[in-house]
Amino acid sequence: MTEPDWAAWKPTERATLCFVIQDGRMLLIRKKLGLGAGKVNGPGGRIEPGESALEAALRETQEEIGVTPTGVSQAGELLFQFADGYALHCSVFTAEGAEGNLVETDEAAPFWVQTSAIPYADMWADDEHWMPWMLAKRLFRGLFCFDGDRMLSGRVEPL
Ligand code: 6U4
Repeated sequence: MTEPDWAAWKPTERATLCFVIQDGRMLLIRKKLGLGAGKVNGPGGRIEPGESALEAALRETQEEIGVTPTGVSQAGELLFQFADGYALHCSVFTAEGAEGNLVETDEAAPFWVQTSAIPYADMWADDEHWMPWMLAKRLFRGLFCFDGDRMLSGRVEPL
């Protein structure tokens, strides 16, 4: 698979990820369904027609783990080109807190980790490349090529 021309790249679908980061800890999920089932990630999912990325991030977090993120801001964006042709754009948000009761659902099991002990081995391979940017509050763009869940190439640049 050759690298796409990222300047001309168009996604098949758009999705979101939302990371609540509070008191040196981050709220993660073990995802049970969909793309990346079994992996650790942030809550998130596809943007529905008529929805903004922020609205989708809030809705998906509510649906997956029962809480509403507060103090949300943009952290960066991720462009994923898969070898089978699927192309996914992902808007990444951070939140300063969350309101409501944390629950496990059919979609996800939530848990807190120290930001110094993020379980990268259980996550998508790209995450260790851009999460340090997110934690440092440096707006980023990540460009990654995958074959299934194997990362073929990738880079992170300032947004
Ligand atoms: P809905 O709309 O509920 O079906 P969901 O099933 O959660 O959404 P899905 O399966 O389309 O979403 O997967 C999209 C999610 O997967 C997004 O939240 C981003 C995440 N994702 C996909 N590839 C990723 C990757 N390489 N690294 C990463 N997250 C990735 O950190």
